[in-house]
Amino acid sequence: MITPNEKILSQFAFSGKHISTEPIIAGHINNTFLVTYDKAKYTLQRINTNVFKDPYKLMSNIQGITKHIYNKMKSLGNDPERATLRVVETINGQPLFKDEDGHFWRAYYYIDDAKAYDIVENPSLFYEAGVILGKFQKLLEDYPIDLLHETIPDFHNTPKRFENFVKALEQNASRRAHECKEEIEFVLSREKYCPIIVNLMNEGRIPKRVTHNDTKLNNVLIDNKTNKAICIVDLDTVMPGSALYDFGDSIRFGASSALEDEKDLDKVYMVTELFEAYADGYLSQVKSSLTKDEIDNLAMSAIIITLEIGMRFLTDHLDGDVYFQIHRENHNLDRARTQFKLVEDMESKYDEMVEIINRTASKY
Ligand code: GN1
Ligand code: MG
Repeated sequence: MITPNEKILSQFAFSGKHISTEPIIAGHINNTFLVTYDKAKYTLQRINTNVFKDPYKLMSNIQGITKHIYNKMKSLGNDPERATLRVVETINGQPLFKDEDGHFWRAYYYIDDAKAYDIVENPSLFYEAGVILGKFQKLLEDYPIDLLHETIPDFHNTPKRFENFVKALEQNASRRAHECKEEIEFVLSREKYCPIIVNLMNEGRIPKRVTHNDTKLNNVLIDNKTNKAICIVDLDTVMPGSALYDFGDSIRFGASSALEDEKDLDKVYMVTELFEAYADGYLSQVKSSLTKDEIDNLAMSAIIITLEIGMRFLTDHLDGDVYFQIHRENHNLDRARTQFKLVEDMESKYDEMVEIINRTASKY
């Protein structure tokens, strides 16, 4: 891992005396550090430009939406500094610093006394995560969608993800395809799920909204004292998209009984109480903004995105681990397996999930 040196730190408008720089193992894409100064703490990240090809467009999205949320929260009388990430510019007033090796760095004020969970057992915490996604979508409802750049084209184009999977399978760059026949079969037999959301969007039946696109639970900060969710972080993939992918991705990760890379698949299933708690929190905020077609597809969205992410992990395993960072052998395959186990479990619980959504939606 490339750690930020003095020269990099000195480029940012950090205040006080530097005390420490510690890596934070978070996410599979960027490299993240907690940088402590005697006057404040910051999050410093090296942007993975293999994934985010245009870091300036990325930062333009982030600056736009964080300022929007900040101003709105302030006018609503909330503490805006804990309600959104805030960019720390460089000493030259830029949102990014490009180092001598061509790496891009960016910084945020660190939000202290709050935690991002990889797993929850307590439905009320997960309810809070649902509330904050609902609030996030509502706060951005009036954000001019045309200002947003598509940081990763076709990010949640599930049929395209399927095509990419088939290509990776044909190329078999890693020569691993023979070791994961069952997983490959799993994906191929579920192609029917892939076009559902994209078709609804293309037919104009569900609207394009400002969406987060990576709403997993560990991108939600929960206040240590109040146990309330305060904000959603990791804004790299905020783009025009469907609210369904955001709801579904939250369920994929947070309503799971186990971590995303659990090896013991007997431990992996969707916890119905968690699903219900999240749906309740989310719908309490957005029920009135969602269309009927959106509400009718919330349960299905969890299956679709879980299949999509599983497919992406398996694609990367077949490609030879070129996209997601891995920390052990077959890590992407383990991740793909947990996703497929969740898909199977959700399929068996689908009718109950639909019933929960209908019951919950009728409350609001
Ligand atoms: C990646 O940045 P990070 O690690 O939170 C990925 C998401 C996946 C997620 C799976 C830009 O998110 O799409 O859902 O891993 N982000 C990108 O955990 O590809
Ligand atoms: Mg991300």
